[in-house]
Amino acid sequence: MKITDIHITPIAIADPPLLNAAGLHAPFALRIIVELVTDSGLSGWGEVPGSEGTRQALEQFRDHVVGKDPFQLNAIFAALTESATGEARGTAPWDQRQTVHVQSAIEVACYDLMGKAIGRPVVDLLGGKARDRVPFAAYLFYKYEGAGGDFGLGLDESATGWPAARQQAALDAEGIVAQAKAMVDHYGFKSIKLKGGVFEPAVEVESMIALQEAFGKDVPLRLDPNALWKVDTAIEYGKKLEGVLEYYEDPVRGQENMAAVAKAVDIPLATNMCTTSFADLPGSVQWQSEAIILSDHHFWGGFRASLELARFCRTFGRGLSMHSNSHLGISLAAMVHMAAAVPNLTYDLDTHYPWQDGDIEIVSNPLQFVDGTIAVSDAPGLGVEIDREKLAELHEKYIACGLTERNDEIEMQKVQPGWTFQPTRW
Ligand code: GKR
Ligand code: MG
Repeated sequence: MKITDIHITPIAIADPPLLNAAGLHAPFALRIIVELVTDSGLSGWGEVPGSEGTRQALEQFRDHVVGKDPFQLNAIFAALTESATGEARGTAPWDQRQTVHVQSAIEVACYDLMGKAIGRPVVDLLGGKARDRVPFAAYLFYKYEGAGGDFGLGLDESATGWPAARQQAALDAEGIVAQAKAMVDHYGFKSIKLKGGVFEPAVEVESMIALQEAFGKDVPLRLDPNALWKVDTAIEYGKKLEGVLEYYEDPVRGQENMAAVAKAVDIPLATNMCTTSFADLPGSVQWQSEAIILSDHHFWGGFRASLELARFCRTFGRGLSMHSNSHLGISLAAMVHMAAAVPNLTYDLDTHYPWQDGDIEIVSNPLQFVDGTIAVSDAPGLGVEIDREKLAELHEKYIACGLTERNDEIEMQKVQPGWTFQPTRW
């Protein structure tokens, strides 16, 4: 089997006005969909966060992919090593490196092809199922009213339940508890995460305490200020969150600062910001910067790298879960296969999917949440079927929206003129 072509399609997907440490989500999020076509008539699919830089990097990688056998991953990636690029993840909550995203998009699409070629699900190529269902957590956001503007989710006055809550504002503890109840009722999630770094720490701590009062002590809770707090602040408020949080996600920036908070506060620390690459692992061991690593095949460079990370976690006593960004069903399917294959997955996974779930999906057989979990597909490859018309429609939206990079600061300035992102705010 040989790869004969690669199609790289940037798309824009409807996204509600969610607040975070970097500002505000635009009415659409950007993704790139990669299709590898083979001489045997198969298509393999990958999905990664969208940016013009990543699109160009994928284009430049075309010649390393076309003509190759998708089973020969070492040959495909021989020219692509993270160390050769010296890229940094940046200070934003999301990872801005291109090389790892290129690797992830191509590798996932190759696994989809391998699975389709031999008639086995991707999970079987990663060692087989360690679990039949993968558990996810509710992912809450402070947000303004709205649900993705004119780009797909619109405002539906007749909506009820979660579709109604998805468009409502949530700007305080009461709003967050209402959002949590609607999301948990709809999807059955058993753990809850709040995206912090938006308001003064005291406000966010109040939301977490309100969530515990509403859901009880048995529902695991997490708060993620995306590294915006100073060490002293994180310790002061961390102490108020002892007995409330299951884990404290990236309260501060950098491994050394995380280690200082970890020593002072009796809550496990988790990260998708300070330990995000293999080059960071020696520092993780030296500093003991976190107890839990939130893996992500999009920025660790694919499935094989994620399995290597899982081995590190097992060896060095780290818990393991998964991070997410706004995404569609190809990424969700990849996350489910990946998570199903990792024996030491110790926490319910993040997913932004409820914020996108609905009529914007390019997968015509989307995965369904039951009791907060998704069943691992037995269909060949990733098990997703792509609706090509929808894909073309979302590409048109990408062109129409004119955005080529995620920039939450510019979006925030539209509602709060003069607002600027500060890597450390409180
Ligand atoms: O979607 O606004 C967001 C999040 O802040 C996201 O970009 C982060 O990468 O979810 C992420 C996280 O856990 O840090
Ligand atoms: Mg995080």
